[in-house]
Amino acid sequence: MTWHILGAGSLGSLWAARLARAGLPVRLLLRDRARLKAYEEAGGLTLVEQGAARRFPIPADLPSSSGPISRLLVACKAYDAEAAVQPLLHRLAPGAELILLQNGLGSQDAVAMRLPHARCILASSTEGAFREADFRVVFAGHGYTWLGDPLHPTAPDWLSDLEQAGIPHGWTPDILSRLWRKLALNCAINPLTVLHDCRNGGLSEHPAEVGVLCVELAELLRRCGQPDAAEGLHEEVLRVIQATAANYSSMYQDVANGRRTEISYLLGHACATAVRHQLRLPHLESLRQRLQAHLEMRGLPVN
Ligand code: NAD
Ligand code: KPL
Repeated sequence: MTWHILGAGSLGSLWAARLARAGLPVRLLLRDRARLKAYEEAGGLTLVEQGAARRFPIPADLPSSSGPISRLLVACKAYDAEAAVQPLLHRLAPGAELILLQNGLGSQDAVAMRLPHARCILASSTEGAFREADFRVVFAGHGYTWLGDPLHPTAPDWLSDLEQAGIPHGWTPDILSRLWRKLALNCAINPLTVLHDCRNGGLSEHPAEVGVLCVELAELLRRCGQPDAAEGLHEEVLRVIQATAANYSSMYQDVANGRRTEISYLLGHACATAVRHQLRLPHLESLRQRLQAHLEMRGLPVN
């Protein structure tokens, strides 16, 4: 069965190249005619791994083309996912499965609401990739991808494709707990790196600020039924700050490069969930307001 990949950016290309390298059928779905033409001129996707580049001439077409889709990897940013899936709805075969690679929470529900008859599998990934140029992606950090379906605990049989492609992964019956935990880590670290203009390690100079955010985030996780995701959160945040001390967080890099952030699906989602649960989290709310003011000052979207 063909792997259709929607979004040939960093993670989408990383998945597409490895699946194609393993001899599995892959097809890219590109945004519009201009991008399809640019892709054809590039002669395929290039993956750079450990300094070595290899090109994969994976076939590509447009979402508006015909032909049924049974398996779709949605690899857009969270803020693009719902709109990107829309033109494909008429192509989804009965029983189609989608794998949603978006970070944070909120976009997955928005996509699933449009697709009551398809299976939506959620993913949470710590792999790292970035675009060196159009259709040229660097595999920057080994990691792991958790997959799961909050509605059906049974693992799909295509996990063997991921095995064959060398994509490190695991199936979990509790993917929401993983996504909430990563969201909390991202909320405790990423906005502060933007506001203090520092690498992750720079946050060791702001222990009180990090600590109080972890207390509020843990309270939120417990209130919304994710006690496991709250367990040891502060300790893990401190560990991640140490382990990634030399790195700039993904949000820091987005802001530094003038790119839209995924704030609405991270800190924004956390604050909106707190409001829904009538939970007052003043430090988290103040962080959201400071981050939004910062984005506005830089001329970037605040959502
Ligand atoms: P990216 O911006 O590199 O790629 C997204 C791609 O989607 C772009 O090529 C864009 O043109 C395409 N796209 C947007 N709208 C589209 C549409 N309507 N039709 C077709 N294509 C469309 O983003 P990314 O870094 O690969 O991130 C994707 C998701 O994965 C994000 O939620 C991100 O947080 C998460 N993530 C990324 C990494 C990483 O290392 N890059 C790691 C973990 C998680
Ligand atoms: O995931 C991250 C990011 O930069 O987005 C880490 C390094 C864990 C910081 O939150």
